[in-house]
Amino acid sequence: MASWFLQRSRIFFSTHQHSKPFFLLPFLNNTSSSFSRPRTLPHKNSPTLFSFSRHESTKADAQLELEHDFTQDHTNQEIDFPGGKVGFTSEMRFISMSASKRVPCYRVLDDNGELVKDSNYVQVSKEMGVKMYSDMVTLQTMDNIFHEVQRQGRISFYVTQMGEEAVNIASAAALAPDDIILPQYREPGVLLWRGFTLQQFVHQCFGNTHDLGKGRQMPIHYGSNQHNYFTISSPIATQLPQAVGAAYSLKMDGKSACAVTYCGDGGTSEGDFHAGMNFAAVMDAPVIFICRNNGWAISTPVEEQFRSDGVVVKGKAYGIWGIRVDGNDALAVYSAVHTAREIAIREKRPVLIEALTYRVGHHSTSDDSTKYRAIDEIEYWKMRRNPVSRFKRWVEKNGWWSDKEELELRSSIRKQLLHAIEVAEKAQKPPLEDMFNDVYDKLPPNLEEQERLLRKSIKKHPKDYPSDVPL
Ligand SMILES: Cc1ncc(C[n+]2csc(CCOP(=O)(O)OP(=O)(O)O)c2C)c(N)n1
Repeated sequence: MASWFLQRSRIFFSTHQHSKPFFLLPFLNNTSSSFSRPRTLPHKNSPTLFSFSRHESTKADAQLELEHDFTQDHTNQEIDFPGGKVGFTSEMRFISMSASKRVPCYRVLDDNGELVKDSNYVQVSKEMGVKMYSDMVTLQTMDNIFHEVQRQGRISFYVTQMGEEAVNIASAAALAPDDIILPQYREPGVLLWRGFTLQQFVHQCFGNTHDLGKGRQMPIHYGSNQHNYFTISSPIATQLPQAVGAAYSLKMDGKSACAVTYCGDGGTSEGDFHAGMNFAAVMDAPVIFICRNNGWAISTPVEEQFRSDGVVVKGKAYGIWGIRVDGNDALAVYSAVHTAREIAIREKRPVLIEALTYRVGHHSTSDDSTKYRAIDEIEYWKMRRNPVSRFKRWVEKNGWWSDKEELELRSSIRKQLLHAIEVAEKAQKPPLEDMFNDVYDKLPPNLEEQERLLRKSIKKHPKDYPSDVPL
């Protein structure tokens, strides 16, 4: 038993000794802002292990510590509890539910696209900067056109990324093609960055025979083996523990790559978020969790989602490195993800990134967000805090971009998309049998029965079924 205790303590200390990688110090040095109260002398009726003196004040406010550095409290006495040595304190003090100051948000570009003085960031080349900006514009254009196409009834559903273009594109830019992506659903920019064509996006939304998913999914549920991008599944946060498994397999195979998974602030309330984070920490899995904290989970505002200081602080509870970043600052997102990738791969550890941003569009085409939030709020984020125009200003200041290039790009993307839509609309729908195949080598009797019943029902009520699906 004693040797088990010792072993656990060693594990505890070896994982904590190296908890500040040298390359992170400039980013993370300012996190220990806690003040320490003058320490009270031990009471003469000092508490024993499981009791305290009845004469001590037990008033709740005296025991609620606003912000306290418990590492300063060690007496000489330390005990090997399971998990490592713990010092004792004679004061009964509850850990505060929040720090007096919120975790600061890392940014590099101000709202005008100017570099913030003394900012610490990873430089991007002209080629990279121009591709980042072009892909943000492409995503914006795609969203505008698809949204209209859905409104015209030509596709059944769509979600836009408006306001979150920087998180999409800059995070993708900081990764390598071998990194495995497990998205939520508001991250098609990552797939765009990796070379999924506009035609492929359109085919998926039209669910035609060229769609890689063979029309089995709702629009926007993209996926591509070729691009290491797992197919989106609608149940929120299921991708998070799966990403840890993928990351662990990369580690086992000795690959120099990580898994990267995305979720929204709403996703953090799912059990899968917590299971995934803990699983990642204890398995030392090279996975980056990117939470797009965009203020809303459909109609639920973040104020009703959690009482913690957002999402980043949850990483600490699980023993995971974390950073809060301005999700509307492409350069900050790029730098944070780039550095997180180094930690994940070199140190074989998970990292949590909370990207503060705002969902400018409706949740989806099934939503009208003006029913639950002020139009002024939306306009403010759309105009004043727009991530695309902010990055554009920086790219222009570098002399990398002109009005002529802007016009040409926007018109070319629009033309390409309209053409892709024409092509996709004319393409055949996948045959009915594709609803049942590809899961089992040989169709099991229950699915055979379902197919038989479906065909019977189509024959009986042909008007209730789409006429363009080959039977
Ligand atoms: C397990 C589960 N519960 C509920 C839903 C319904 N649902 C779809 S999207 C959504 C909101 C998610 O919000 P968030 O994670 O913040 O992402 P955002 O849409 O803001 O990008 C909900 C509740 C779902 N798809 N899956």
